[in-house]
Amino acid sequence: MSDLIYEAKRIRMIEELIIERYPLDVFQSPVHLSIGQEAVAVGVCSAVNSEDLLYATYRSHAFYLAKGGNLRSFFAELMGKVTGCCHGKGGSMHLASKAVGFMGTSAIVGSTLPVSVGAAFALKKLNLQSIVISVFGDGATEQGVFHESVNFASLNKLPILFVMENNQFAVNTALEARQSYDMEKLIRSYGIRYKHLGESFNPEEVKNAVENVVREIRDNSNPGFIEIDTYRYLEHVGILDDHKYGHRDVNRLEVWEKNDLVRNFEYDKSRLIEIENEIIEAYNLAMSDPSPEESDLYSDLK
Ligand SMILES: Cc1ncc(C[n+]2csc(CCOP(=O)(O)OP(=O)(O)O)c2C)c(N)n1
Repeated sequence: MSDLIYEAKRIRMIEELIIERYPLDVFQSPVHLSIGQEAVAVGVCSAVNSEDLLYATYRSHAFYLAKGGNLRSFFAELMGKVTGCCHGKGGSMHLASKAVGFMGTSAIVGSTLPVSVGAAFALKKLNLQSIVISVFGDGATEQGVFHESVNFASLNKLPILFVMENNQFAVNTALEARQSYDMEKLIRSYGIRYKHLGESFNPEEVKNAVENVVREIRDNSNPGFIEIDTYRYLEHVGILDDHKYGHRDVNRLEVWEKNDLVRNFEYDKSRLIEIENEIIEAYNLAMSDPSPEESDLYSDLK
């Protein structure tokens, strides 16, 4: 097993620290956690280069971290501190770190899709070798702009990988109650190569599958689409378990936890302690960082 499982575990430990400290009111931001889904972000990000440009959603702590985003700036952003990756003005739902190709996230479902397609269009026009990775949830495919975006990407043969992170739910509504279309047929009807990766617990497996699609995109300058099944352990937004409310089947959680590699892997204890120390140090540094001044209010507006 490679380092990827440690990267996934690191991300889970970071979100677990958020859960632990959230009641202290240190974070100036709602949080959409992705505990349970880490293999997707780690697998996808390890299959692309740092020059490749990734766009994602409000549920993107894992993608920011897996793409190499700075940890202190991450905590600082959630705390509204001036050292945050967006100077404390974006919060958890609007992370960005252009230095590592993490281009941006948004609270509006589906809204980074057309932006990411525009970036892929620019890369092609400028004859650059990088590709774009556009990450979104199953719910985003119900937005009109999703269809406009994949259509435009296909017509223009853009170097873009669409990653559908399918956790089966949009807030509290299950996929079966929301969608009448067959995703594979739909995407193939746009002339886009489609791959469905079933429930994915292992970042290594995700990496291998994504690498194959990425190779095709680079060789042929054609879009690719990968759907990856996963499961979110906690409520849509916040730090609590919502299975007791009845809209999600607790058996599903139990099966997922049983197979959860991040949970069940036998880690080297000393490596985990190193990771824990790194996380605590970054958190403490962010805590001691200053908040923005009133005079910062109108900076960063363009
Ligand atoms: C345009 C728009 N419509 C509705 C919402 C409210 N909303 C926030 S998250 C969400 C569900 C999205 O589900 P999905 O795309 O599957 O992502 P997930 O939260 O599961 O990661 C909805 C409907 C919104 N933020 N933006």
